Amino acid sequence: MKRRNFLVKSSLGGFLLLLGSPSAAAKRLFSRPENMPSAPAPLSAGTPVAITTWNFPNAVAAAWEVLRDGGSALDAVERGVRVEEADVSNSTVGKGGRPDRDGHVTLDACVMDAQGNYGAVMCLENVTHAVSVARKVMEDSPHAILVGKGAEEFALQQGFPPENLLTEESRQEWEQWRKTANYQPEINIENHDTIGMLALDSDGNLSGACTTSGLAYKMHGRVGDSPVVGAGLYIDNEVGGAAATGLGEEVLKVVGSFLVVEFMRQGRTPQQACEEAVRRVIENARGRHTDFQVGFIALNKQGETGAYSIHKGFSSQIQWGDEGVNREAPYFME
Ligand code: SD4
Repeated sequence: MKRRNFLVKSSLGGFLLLLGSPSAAAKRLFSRPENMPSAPAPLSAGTPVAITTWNFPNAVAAAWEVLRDGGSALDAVERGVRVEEADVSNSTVGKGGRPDRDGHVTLDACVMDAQGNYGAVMCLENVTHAVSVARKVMEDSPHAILVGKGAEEFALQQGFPPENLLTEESRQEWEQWRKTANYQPEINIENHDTIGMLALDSDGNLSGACTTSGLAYKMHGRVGDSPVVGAGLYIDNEVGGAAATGLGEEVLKVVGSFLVVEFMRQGRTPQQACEEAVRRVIENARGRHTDFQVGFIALNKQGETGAYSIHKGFSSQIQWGDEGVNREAPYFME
């Protein structure tokens, strides 16, 4: 996967905001970039489909196997994102995820189903499959969210095996970071493999999952957007679903995934909805958007998909048959 730094050192945003009133600047900011590829073609109605953030062919292929066999969208997204949670070479999800600045690997995950049910774990330690714990919270607890020690105790009671999630490689990188980084969390591309997945099954139902170890070397206890309903993930089975990636603090402030779904409810395509939501993030950042990445993916009830990000480099992986495709997402600026 091509890696580039999330920290885009440009003062363009601040410059544009100096040009005039915020609304005039916003109009200039939001003209459609010329480099934007056309939106993906709609799929035929009733075709199951799975889409993820970034380049995760194995994850969507695993989800597809569930969908192909007539399984539910919820089973598909859980099966799909578990592939990345178990993959120690993915350093921002599950086992092998980068630790916080004190050396703890803490995971955030959530699921949302076609009935509007939601479950999440935040700051979970010592359990690889945070997404499955989130599903257990949704289905087998009276609550929607469990955090920290409570989430871990629940997971162990449910039979999840305790595991050390800090791989030797991640530990060595963290040791290196401690020598050089002045205890500052990293907001860069190395944090960019969070997986948000949306699926439409053969019954026409939508579900989604999102799982991450969050920002590398974050403060202990930090929770991003990924496990927060409406921010990192949102599903409305009447309309569509959306998931986010990038700097969670900025996604949270605009309740980004809920916003994407609401734009689709108002009649926008998934592509247009992602673009509008990214614009909202940019507007809300008041010139700071040059310094961070945020991207959204979306899937509507008809199986149409969309993806858009602030900066170049984001992609989505889509699978609606035995073949998967990775599409570079259009973006607002380099
Ligand atoms: C977070 N949104 O914890 C996540 C990070 C991410 O790809 O998406 N990385 O803020």
